Amino acid sequence: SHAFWNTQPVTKFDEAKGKQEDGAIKEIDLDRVGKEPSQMYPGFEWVTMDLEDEKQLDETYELLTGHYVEDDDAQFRFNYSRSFLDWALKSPGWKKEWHVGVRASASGKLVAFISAIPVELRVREKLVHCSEVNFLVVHKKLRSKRLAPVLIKEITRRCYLEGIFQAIYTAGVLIPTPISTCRYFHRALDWEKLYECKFSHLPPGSTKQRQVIKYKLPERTNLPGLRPMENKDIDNVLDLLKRYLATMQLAQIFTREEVEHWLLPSKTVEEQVVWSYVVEDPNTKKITDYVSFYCLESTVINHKKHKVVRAAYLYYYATETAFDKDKTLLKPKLNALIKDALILAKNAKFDVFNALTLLDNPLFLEEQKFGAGDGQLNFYLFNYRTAPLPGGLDARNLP
Ligand code: YNC
Ligand code: MG
Repeated sequence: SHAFWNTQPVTKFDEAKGKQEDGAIKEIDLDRVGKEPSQMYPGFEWVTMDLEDEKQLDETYELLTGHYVEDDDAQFRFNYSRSFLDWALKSPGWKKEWHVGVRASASGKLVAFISAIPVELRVREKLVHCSEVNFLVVHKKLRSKRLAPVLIKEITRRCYLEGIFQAIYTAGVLIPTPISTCRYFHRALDWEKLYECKFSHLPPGSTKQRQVIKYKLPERTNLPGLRPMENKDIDNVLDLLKRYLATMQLAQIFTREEVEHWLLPSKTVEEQVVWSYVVEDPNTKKITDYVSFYCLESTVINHKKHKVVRAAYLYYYATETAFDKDKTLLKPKLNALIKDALILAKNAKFDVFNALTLLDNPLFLEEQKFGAGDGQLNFYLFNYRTAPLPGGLDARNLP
């Protein structure tokens, strides 16, 4: 099996068990990289999408909304908003050539898509110039025709042409070979709605009323000095986040421009994508903590009453407490920070708050009443060999 992936410069399943020397798997000779896209299947053609054109952003949105990732029982499907796609696909350094589509020649209809954006990663001690590949989708009627490998090879070619020879990507499916695997955890904010959508279930021996009470949150946040992040906070957030992410084995290296793009809520956007908060110490005026989440709705497939579940996904956070000599303070501080994030998300009308088992998340998941979901997220590197990174708490390089 894995007729395609076995031909690619990725770690094989059995190699991952042995000793790994960090570095590229294959040197890429630019002279041997094709200057034109490979031949597309008859009746279809390659297109470079212009996502600055509202109409083409719309087409990409419609394709993803109808055909992107579903859960195993086909009850929910990710519904990335147009604003989200605009944010995720036009980050600093983005290239139009990395927004690749396939159209049916006769109708012009968009039937497949794949994208990449540039990112700078640190994998343990080493910096790796990467692309981050995302939003791979093939129309449901064109599945299992080996179109996905053709799209992956085309985005690879376009990355190579820009001098990028490594990539990072995540997927629910298991292919050769994850560098890390995280589990999704969910914290109900509107338990009753989640129950009606069959997202949440009634635990044996409990009642609806008890579940609602279990997940009830106060209306106001608790941390003194907590407020929305503003333009003037960019440098302080960058500094705090840089130091915090330095304690992890795998992290993105952020520039100031990237912090502004990814973390500062845009004032001009139609639908808000990211929510960001800082804690400013009332005495010293220093930014001591940071927390953020983003909005990603899921379509509830074939439901009479509910169209979407509005999910907040925990995004980046950082706290000075992580650098204290006294590590016992980290757990209570993170719990306080995340509890306030839950309250803010609830007040912003989210139905559920999701988090993965990465960063220091295992320190608060249980106490903040997150439950393990059945979804897993595998992290992959393309053309880069490194020993697997343990998930969850162990992912920290504890000093
Ligand atoms: C997947 N998600 O294993 P083998 S995540 C990677 N990521 O190959 P066919 C995948 N590979 O095993 P279908 C994959 N899903 O035989 C399938 N594959 O070697 C592999 N779903 O192709 C699969 N979006 O065309 C197999 O399958 C081969 O028609 C089979 O198409 C797949 O965005 C897909 O889940 C996923 O739209 C497009 O099912 C389709 O089923 C679909 O016969 C719903 O393909 C949406 C969905 C995926 C979300 C994502 C990350 C993608 C990463 C791609 C890899 C990037 C590598 C780095 C390139 C840059 C390099 C540089 C520099
Ligand atoms: Mg196919």
